[in-house]
Amino acid sequence: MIYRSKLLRILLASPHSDVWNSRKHIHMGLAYLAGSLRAHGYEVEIWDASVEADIETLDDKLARDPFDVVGFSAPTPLINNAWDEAKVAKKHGAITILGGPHLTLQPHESMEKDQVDLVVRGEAEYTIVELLAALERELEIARSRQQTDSPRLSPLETQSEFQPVLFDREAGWANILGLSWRDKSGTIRHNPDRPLPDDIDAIPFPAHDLFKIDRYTNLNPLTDGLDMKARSFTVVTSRGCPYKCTYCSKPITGDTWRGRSIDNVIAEWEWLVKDLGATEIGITDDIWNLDKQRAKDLCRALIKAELNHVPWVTIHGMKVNNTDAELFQLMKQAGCKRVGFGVENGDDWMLRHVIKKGQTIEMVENAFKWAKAAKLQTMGFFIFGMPGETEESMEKTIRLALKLDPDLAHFMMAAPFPGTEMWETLKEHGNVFSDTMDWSQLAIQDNKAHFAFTDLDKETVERKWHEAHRRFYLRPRRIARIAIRWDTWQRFPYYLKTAANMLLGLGEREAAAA
Ligand code: B12
Ligand code: SF4
Repeated sequence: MIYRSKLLRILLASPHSDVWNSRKHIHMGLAYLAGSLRAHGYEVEIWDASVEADIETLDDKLARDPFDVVGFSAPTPLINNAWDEAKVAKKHGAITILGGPHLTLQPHESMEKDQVDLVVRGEAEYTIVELLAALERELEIARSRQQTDSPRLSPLETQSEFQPVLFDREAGWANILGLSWRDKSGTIRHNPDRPLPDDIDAIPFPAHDLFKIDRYTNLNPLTDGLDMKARSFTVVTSRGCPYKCTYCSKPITGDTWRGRSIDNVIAEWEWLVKDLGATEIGITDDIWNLDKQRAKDLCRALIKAELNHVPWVTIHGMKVNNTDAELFQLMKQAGCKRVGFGVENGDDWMLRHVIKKGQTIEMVENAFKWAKAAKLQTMGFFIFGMPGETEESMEKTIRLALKLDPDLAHFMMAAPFPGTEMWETLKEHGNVFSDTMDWSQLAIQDNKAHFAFTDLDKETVERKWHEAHRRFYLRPRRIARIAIRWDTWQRFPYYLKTAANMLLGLGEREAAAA
């Protein structure tokens, strides 16, 4: 059923972020929602604080250009910012909706905030459209009762600005799966979860064209030859991951995996390259190579469609399992420039019993060997300070990083998120949860260890983390390699600041040294 509205204007927003984040990527969750809304006739815009706030604040934007509905997306560390910005939207008379990973984990907490009218849990392309239809019905009901013919949302604005909107059951709110709302008595209602859609091809393409793409950065800290000013878009070729790494927060997709058809991915890729002028593309799936044959087929299709002249990267890495030499050769021919792998730890026992990564060091070494043989740039992600970690296992991680010698090593300290096995372990045995802790402290890439665990204190984790940067990046061969790169000199002040923090522990962390 197609719902059409000439009335409702919707702004989808990513809130201001205080967490470490050197890259500015377009927000695919908002892009997908905007694509669906647009396909159903709604007028929608995207506002991403990371690229807009320094030009115009949300407050100023809404004062100049009011919206009926403002939806915010929030991962756990950004939830405080989402609450703050929901107050701003409410001040300007908008209905506020919150969605995204943290809301799926803890919907009730946000529903208890007066500035939050609705919370959406899980994947939301269908929920948001049903929700707006309910809002239109609600307006009809309110208007008929108040006998007003105002075209805007005024019937719902009769309550004061920081009171939550109470919705009329008659408008059908109780039937919308995945929605949390308040009924007329003020009772918070959590409707049943919405099953994840099986057919991702049926979801309209993300609204890539709504982003001010020139304000975003390239997709990762640079390695040789990638354009610093690239027009960088991202593509989600599949959703979910069936692995169960103990630190990984997967509130939206759980342990499922759903791949798009190759034709559908190629059609979007073609749009990006031919119409939107993409000069860099990032695959941002959790695990795009779960089905190795499909991964190879995608590479072959990119070659066939002559899309392989635009470089692409696997932003968050790919799984070392499900790879072989042929896959990397095909990726290279298909235009892939750089590939990342979640290595996490250099100790097989840690990988197997603590991280439960479903991979061995031998698999890691093979994947790096094959990727390098295909002349792909490589990137490795390593985690320090998981529960059960020892100084010895962290030493093994540093040694493995040195041995693998990726173009870029990304060392992180473990961050617990609710819903993960690590969170449960720490709740039982660790000391992360102080009375003063708030969600923003759970950011992943901070330069502070988040917790001590049994005999392992925070200082040891932080010392080994700094040591990893020094031993990896201050090798003469590595320094020489960085020094001869043209982009190093273009971005010298930035690198200096980053190095001061990561190598010496001074100041704020900005990015992994490239
Ligand atoms: C790409 C990515 C990034 C990119 C881009 C981030 C961005 N702004 O989208 C970068 C590298 C910048 C990034 C940074 C961070 N990320 Co990140 N990221 C991802 C990744 C790998 C994919 C996200 C994606 O594109 N998903 C596909 C889209 C379609 O799904 P979606 O975004 O979830 O959106 C759907 C629903 O959530 C919902 N929805 C989302 N927003 C809204 C809003 C409204 C109003 C509604 C109604 C619904 C709704 O509807 C969408 C469509 O179905 C996920 C892992 C994952 N699979 O989710 C991690 C993930 C989201 N990131 C995570 C984290 C922690 C971060 C950081 C906080 C890291 C840090 N520095 O500490 C920062 C936060 C930066 C920021 N400003 O948001 C965690 C969040 C965990 C949690 N419990 O919150 C995840 C789940 C990774 C993990 N497994 O731990 N990230
Ligand atoms: S870390 Fe990667 S492989 Fe592990 S569960 Fe998360 S997405 Fe899957």
